[in-house]
Amino acid sequence: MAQVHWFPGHMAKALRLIEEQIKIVDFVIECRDARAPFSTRNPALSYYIGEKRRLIVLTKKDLADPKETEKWVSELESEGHVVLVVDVIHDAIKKLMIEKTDIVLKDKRERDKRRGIRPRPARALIVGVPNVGKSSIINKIASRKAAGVENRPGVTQALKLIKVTDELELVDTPGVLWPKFETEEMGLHCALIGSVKETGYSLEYVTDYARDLLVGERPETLKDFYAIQTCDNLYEAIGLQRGILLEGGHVDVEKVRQTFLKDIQNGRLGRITWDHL
Ligand SMILES: Nc1nc2c(ncn2[C@@H]2O[C@H](COP(=O)(O)OP(=O)(O)O)[C@@H](O)[C@H]2O)c(=O)[nH]1
Ligand SMILES: [Mg+2]
Repeated sequence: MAQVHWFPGHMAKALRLIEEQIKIVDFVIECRDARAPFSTRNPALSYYIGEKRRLIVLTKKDLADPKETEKWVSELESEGHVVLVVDVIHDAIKKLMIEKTDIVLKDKRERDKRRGIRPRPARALIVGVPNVGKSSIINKIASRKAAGVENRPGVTQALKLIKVTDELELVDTPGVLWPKFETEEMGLHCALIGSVKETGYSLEYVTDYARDLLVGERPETLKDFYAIQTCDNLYEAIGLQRGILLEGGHVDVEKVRQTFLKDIQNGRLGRITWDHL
């Protein structure tokens, strides 16, 4: 039984907006979480992008397993994508983004030049599922100096452009995609990285899935982090160690699960990539 739900109604509306936003840009910057590069994509995007180029940005590299990230980059590049891997908070996003833009648009710029088309700033739209860092990227790139948010004639309020450099403009509102859970695992992975609202899945189901995996693969990490002797009866052990108890002294398993999930989402149990190639 699928325990993670998604909402076609919301997505349909979001995708209609993206359709409008994409019309005015030269390329799309698709953000995916490096911990789940497959589960945080939406295949409908390809349809809306059409012939336009795309830059895939894998965000939150600081939370993902570096070896797995390397594999993902090779895979995506072998499919012909231009890929950028970042820690949005700490990396020099603006510089990296401009370098990659040059690569993404190289052919187009050369073609324009041959045809005598006067160069104008490239326009890009940032898209991605919730929580992958879209707004963080926009806020960081739109430095105070460059934050001359313009309103172009014929462009609606939702489609303001931010000038990044003389060569690059960004649509100021990101396009929101909804993840498409083609398998149950994809839904679970989105829950484990915090891309699905808490009401969208059962806490029990998600945490048990993660517990089984982590107890199997990283028992020492769990023991060290929670200062427990054994991973048998994990929730019980965490609850007793942390004093997460109900009145009467029993462990509050629900609360332990919440703590466990937050620890996973925030990377406190190490750098974990959920989607494997
Ligand atoms: N550790 C880490 N956190 C990030 C990174 N990028 C964004 N975040 C955090 O992820 C959360 C969601 O980011 P936000 O920009 O609101 O995502 P959006 O929903 O796609 O717009 C925020 O708490 C950010 O601080 C990153 O590369 N590494
Ligand atoms: Mg946002």
